[in-house]
Amino acid sequence: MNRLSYLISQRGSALIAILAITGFMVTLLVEFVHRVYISTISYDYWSKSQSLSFACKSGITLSAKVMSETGDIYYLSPNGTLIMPIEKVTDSFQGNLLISAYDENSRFNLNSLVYQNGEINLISYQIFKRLLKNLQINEQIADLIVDWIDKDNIERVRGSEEKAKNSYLDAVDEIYQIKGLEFEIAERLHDYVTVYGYDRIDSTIININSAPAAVIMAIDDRITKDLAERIIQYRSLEPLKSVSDITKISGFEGALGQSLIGKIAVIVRKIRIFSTAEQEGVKRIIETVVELQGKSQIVRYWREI
Ligand SMILES: [Ca+2]
Repeated sequence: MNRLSYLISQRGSALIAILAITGFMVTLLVEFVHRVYISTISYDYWSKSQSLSFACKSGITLSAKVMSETGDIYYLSPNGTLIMPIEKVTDSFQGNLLISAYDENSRFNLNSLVYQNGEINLISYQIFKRLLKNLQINEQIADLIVDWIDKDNIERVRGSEEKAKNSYLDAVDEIYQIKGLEFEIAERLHDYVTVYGYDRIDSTIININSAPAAVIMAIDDRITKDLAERIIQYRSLEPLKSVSDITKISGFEGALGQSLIGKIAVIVRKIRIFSTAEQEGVKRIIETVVELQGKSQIVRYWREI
């Protein structure tokens, strides 16, 4: 190797070394900038999320307070659902807040299928089978759910006791875990069922002021679609103020109306509230079930998404 090529190779190595160091530094720098950027985004996201969470909670507190101070609530709206945007829930919150709510007891109580002594409630079982029929769902689903809840391990449907809970449902979303109950069926059923009994865990009572036609028709096999529509029509003008008001509705003046008196309610007790806050593309939802007891409220369920 001559001197020239030696120098070139020396300079070359030095240059390569310099390039390598620079490259390493650039990598470090890029990583550093990236980390700072990410943590700024995370902080920003976290801080927004905290503010949204607070707005959601304020929305729940506000709506539950208003509901319990209103006195007897016959329904949240004639169709059973309340949807209400709230402006300026707190001074600092600039985003959107939406409250939606429905009466849990406008739906069929799955826990009513089994009495607290473990026996099946045949009246409730028949109501549920009629509801399934009205929703065009296989009636055998009733047996799957009975087995899931009842304490014994005697199968009503093959395999239905396998890993069954053998106890009351605590949340309606538990229907997605029931063996043999397909997801698509559970989805359809979800909007028509509750796990909160009106006065007891196994109560079959349904609030006639907010129940949909499919649920009203299920209460008694003599209630046709036309008769259910008459109830909906009546309450759209004015809610029933007492259970005996059912006998004022055409078609319910006689034995049918009388027989419904112990099976229905007209006052809202358990409300599911969704509070959705959104700001600059970030969203937060709080879902809760609140029981109104006079002027106070008891939280039965709470989930933050
Ligand atoms: Ca069982």
